[in-house]
Amino acid sequence: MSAAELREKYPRFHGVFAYPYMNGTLHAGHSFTASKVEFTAGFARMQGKRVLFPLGFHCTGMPIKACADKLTDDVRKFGKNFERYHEEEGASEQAVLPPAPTQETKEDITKFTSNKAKASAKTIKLKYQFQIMLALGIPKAEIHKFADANYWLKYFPPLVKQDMNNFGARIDWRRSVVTTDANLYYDAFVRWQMNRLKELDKVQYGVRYTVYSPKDGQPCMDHDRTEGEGVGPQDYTALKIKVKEWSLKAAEIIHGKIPEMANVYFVAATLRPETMYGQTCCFVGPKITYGIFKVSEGEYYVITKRAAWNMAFQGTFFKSDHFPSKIEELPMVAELPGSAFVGTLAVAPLSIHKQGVRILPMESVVATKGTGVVTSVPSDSPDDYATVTDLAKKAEYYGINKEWAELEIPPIIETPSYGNLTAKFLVEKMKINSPKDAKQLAEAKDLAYREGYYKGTMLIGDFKGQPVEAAKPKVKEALIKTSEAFEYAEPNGHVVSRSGDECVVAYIGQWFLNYGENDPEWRQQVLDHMEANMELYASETRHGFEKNLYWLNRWACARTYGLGSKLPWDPKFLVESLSDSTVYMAYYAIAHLLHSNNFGDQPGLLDIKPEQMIDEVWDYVYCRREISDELIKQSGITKADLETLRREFEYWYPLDVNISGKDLIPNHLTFFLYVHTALFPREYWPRGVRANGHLLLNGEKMSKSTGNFLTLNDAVKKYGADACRVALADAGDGVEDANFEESVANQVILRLHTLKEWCEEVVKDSSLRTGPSDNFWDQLFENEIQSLVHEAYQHYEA
Ligand code: ANZ
Repeated sequence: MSAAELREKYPRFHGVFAYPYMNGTLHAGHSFTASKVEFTAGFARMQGKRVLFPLGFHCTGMPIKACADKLTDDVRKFGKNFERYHEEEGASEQAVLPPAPTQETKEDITKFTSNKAKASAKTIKLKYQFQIMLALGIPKAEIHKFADANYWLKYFPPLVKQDMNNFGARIDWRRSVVTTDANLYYDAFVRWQMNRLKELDKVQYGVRYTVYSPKDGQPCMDHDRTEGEGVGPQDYTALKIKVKEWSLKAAEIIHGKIPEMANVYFVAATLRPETMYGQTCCFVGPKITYGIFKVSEGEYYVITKRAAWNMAFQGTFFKSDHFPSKIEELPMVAELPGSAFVGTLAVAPLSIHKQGVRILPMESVVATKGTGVVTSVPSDSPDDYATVTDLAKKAEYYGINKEWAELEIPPIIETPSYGNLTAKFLVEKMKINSPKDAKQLAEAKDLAYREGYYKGTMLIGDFKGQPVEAAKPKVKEALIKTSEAFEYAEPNGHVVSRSGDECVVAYIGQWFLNYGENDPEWRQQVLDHMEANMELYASETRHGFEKNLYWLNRWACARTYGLGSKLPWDPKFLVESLSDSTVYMAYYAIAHLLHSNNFGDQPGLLDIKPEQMIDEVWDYVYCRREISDELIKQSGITKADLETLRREFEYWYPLDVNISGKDLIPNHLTFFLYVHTALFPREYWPRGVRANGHLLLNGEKMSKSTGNFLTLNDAVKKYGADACRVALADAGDGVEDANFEESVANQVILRLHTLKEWCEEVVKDSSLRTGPSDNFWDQLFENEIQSLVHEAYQHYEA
């Protein structure tokens, strides 16, 4: 019988929810997602289907390892039982804190701040990892064991299993697995995927700008962050403005620190290289501290330390195989306040003012953006126009020569709406009187930039007459070619890694999955499949996918720090956590045949060893690819066993539904579709995705820091499984936020209790009814019940 015939004869349902990350137990949010599979699975069973509802345990990535490493430090510092620790201010061991954080909340247990009692909620920042573990309810004497990352993998899965069982979930635990090379079968499965994706050219190597953690020594993607989700690199043109004559103050401070013959540059970060012809001065923040950094014997840069730290990972000061680990390694030769530079004369590339422009003060320079050095183009930048006007007006107050701020402002760009001095036009039209009018200036800046970019024409320079849109990259390229500028990038916002490190942007070689616009055929294939063959339950989910498929690009898929499976062809890298979990649903189908416990150290039904699972075996099982006798021999697996594996898979695949929080649409769920279409024959591509809204608790956001938080274990203990199930079923079905109401759970207990009592009483009372049950009232009752069943059925189906 073919697999299709078998499915016809014995209909089946296969549903999963995104496997949880094992740095804690499950909270009500997980339970909500799980309940969707649970109820669908229950309904499928009642329809007479065979049901597969498995659950694995995700352990790949940084967080577990980062916490374990912190504990190692704590043990070293305070002893195995932390006996050398003496309470410090602001950190209390006694604090009663809520339970473990988990993947879906994206909170970090290294940032655990809370007190359970809502009324007395006060923020206690726990400083050490061992304190956080205590707060999770782990006995002090046990905590040191968590310094071994593998211990987490042993500790949390059984708790999760127990919680789910207490909740009454119909999970087939024979299919469970922990990810990473802690289970060598799963490890072989990940290697197979990566090898095949590479052969298909879906995995590539390239050098690019990536948000990066210097401390971890590797890229820091969304899931590795505690702050700055969605923040990417922002590219600037870094313009080198060469010092011609120092201000007196600066000359004094740097005397003897820089060789006479060396060139020093103020490096300004700009998004508008095409306007450089119109530079009339260059701004520094008078109160900002700048460093002078040595690039080579003859070249020094004036920038903020923060910018230098970013440049350190972009080839300016160090080679990519020698990245620094501490900011002290930066080659800084002097440190000065911005005010000291005021009056310095410097030569700005392309500027019409060939004799040089002055360094002038600007209060609104942001210390944490760009290099802290801002070149001034008053023709096209409203901020700059407002500032030079103000400087000229109050030259004395600022301690500058008036004429420094009064250099001619040449027209650079012609625009249809604002003429050829856009900034002057807008500042005057909007009646902006001072550089402090931040809100209006921001508005003017936006208008100026858009008008210039989309409608502007160059009035000057080599690209005179060309649209700005076309000229911009050409001017940039020309400046870089003549070494008057270089590319610079930094995170487009504040990013903190899970290890607590402030991230930078690095220019590094890395392995990436070639999602998105660089492989348009692949993307189209996913889109077509989604539109034509998938049940997505809500139009928001469809739009979410469409938007993301359009937007998502290459994804760095390898790391050096954390837990995981090694990249087969470059074993210094580990497969990143969202990239080793794209097709694991296919693994569940055969997991019990391979092994009988999470770690795969006990054989499964077929007595196959992990090393026998060579790539061609996975191909045979999953991809309808045949396997030669020679390879069968090499694997040592019998033909009959191979067929068993394949049949099991072909019965359960394709997956009916993958359910998760909507926050996974932009990553996990999209990757899940991409990789399925790349690796599997079309008939095994997924059939459904359901995305949930976030679960509120009693109408408010769940949060450990306010105490409005519930674990699955807490909920089941408090209300019992049945009441929890009803309250979750009642919480909501759509993509909008759902709500778990404890009052509903409470009411349900009461109602279930009353119902049970009533049933028992009625059954006990033999006087209520006698004789055959086919009179009119019986039929009426039967009919009523049937129509309720019918109605319920329709709701389940919907
Ligand atoms: C020259 C120029 C000409 C600029 C022009 C703008 C308009 P956003 O879009 O906000 O990133 N800038 C750079 N670093 C700065 C800092 N630390 N504090 C304040 N301003 C800073 O803005 C980028 C622009 O803001 C940069 O482009 C720079 O001014 C300024 F017609 O350079 B521009």
